[in-house]
Amino acid sequence: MSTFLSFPEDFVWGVATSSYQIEGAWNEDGKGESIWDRYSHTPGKVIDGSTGDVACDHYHRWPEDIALMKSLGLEAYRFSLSWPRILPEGRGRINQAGLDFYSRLVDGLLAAGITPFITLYHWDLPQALQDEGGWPERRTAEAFVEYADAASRHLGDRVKNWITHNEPWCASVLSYALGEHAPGMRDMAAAVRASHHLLLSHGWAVPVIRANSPDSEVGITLNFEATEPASSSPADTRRTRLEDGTYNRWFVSALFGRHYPADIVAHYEPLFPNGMDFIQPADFEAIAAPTDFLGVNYYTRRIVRDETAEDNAPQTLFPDLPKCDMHSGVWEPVYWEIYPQGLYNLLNRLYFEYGPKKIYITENGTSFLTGPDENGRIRDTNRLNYLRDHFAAAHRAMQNGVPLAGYFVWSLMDNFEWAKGYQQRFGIVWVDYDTQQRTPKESALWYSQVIADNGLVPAM
Ligand code: IFM
Repeated sequence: MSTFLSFPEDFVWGVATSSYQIEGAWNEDGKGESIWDRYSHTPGKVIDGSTGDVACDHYHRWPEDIALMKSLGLEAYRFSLSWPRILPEGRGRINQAGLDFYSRLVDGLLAAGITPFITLYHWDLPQALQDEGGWPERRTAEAFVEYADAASRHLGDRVKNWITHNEPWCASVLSYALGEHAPGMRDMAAAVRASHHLLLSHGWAVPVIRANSPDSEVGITLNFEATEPASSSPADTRRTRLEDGTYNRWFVSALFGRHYPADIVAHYEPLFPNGMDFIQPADFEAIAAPTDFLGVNYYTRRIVRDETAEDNAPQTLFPDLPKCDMHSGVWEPVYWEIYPQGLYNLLNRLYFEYGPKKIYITENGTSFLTGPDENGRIRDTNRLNYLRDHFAAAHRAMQNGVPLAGYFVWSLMDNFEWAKGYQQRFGIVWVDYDTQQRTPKESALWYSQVIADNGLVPAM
């Protein structure tokens, strides 16, 4: 018989969403245009031609969504603010209606006994700032601080958990080098500059948020992939180290006071024939501003093979794992493997190598398209199993001393999955986009029980 896995009494169970993925109301009440409005309105960018214009219509349906969260017993809700809703031009003029919307949302959450966790930047940069060059430019980092100041001044009396950025790798490399996310550029040097300014803006914003909301906790969320070599060949091993460096180490290393990793600086240097002069001496101290927690987003692993190498060994080290419906790449999909052990490994690595004071899993979840059966029930056993096995992996890491304080399932409800439009479904709640009806899936009902029991029975 399996043992019941109980979690600490103060463990926080929540769900996560982001503004562009659920709000809709893209041009209402004085909101400015974001890079995602511009990008999704450009034909050929989003796989199904869809946009976030309406999305889950959360902007109008937030009371219903809060009631839904309450009915599931959720303790915390991680959501992001839309920067151009608050500062339509990115800096300067404040749109009071935008702040008021979030103020009402926060009050509604608190009245329902749900703790708000705010993410300031989940990718919807004001288009006006992109028109000036966007994240590759240092002044975008300066504008971010102005935005962080406005948001925390207005909401900081009630919101005590702040996340500056969500997944700076995506906001830099995926957006400025791989062209898959807004603004859709393909320029690696611009992406490296963007990554630096994202981190810098985080570091500059931390003391501002603390000053506006003195007893709050502030952190940043990074996305990590478990990178593992396809074979034991030196080429695959080298390549894996490189991918781990650009994807994982670049960000976490600078944030924890170790500057950028020397091997990755050497890798990027040829992109900058005149030197990496966008990095100024005081920047590293700013980036390493002490934080209260590290937010970890984890979904899958990446098997790395160096296709170009001659000493590449054919054997594979790892058997194939089951996959979900989500994939990397828009047009040439690589499906995501389900690998709970990777979460266990990652939590240990992060804690024992970098020593964050505490960790939240700010996103973990999976996309399966399972829809309603003839009785209207959504039997997403695949998602339930995914969550169960990842919760158990997190629990095991906690037994080693990893200070995991909470877990946010991605996502509360099906939503706009960026360049994949509405063709992915990460929600524990089903959204019928024609009627905007929300229906909790079996995984949501199961999760609700996990929260009530503050623990779970793992798989046999
Ligand atoms: O939907 C995204 C989210 O916006 C950021 N993290 C990964 C999720 C699933 O792809």
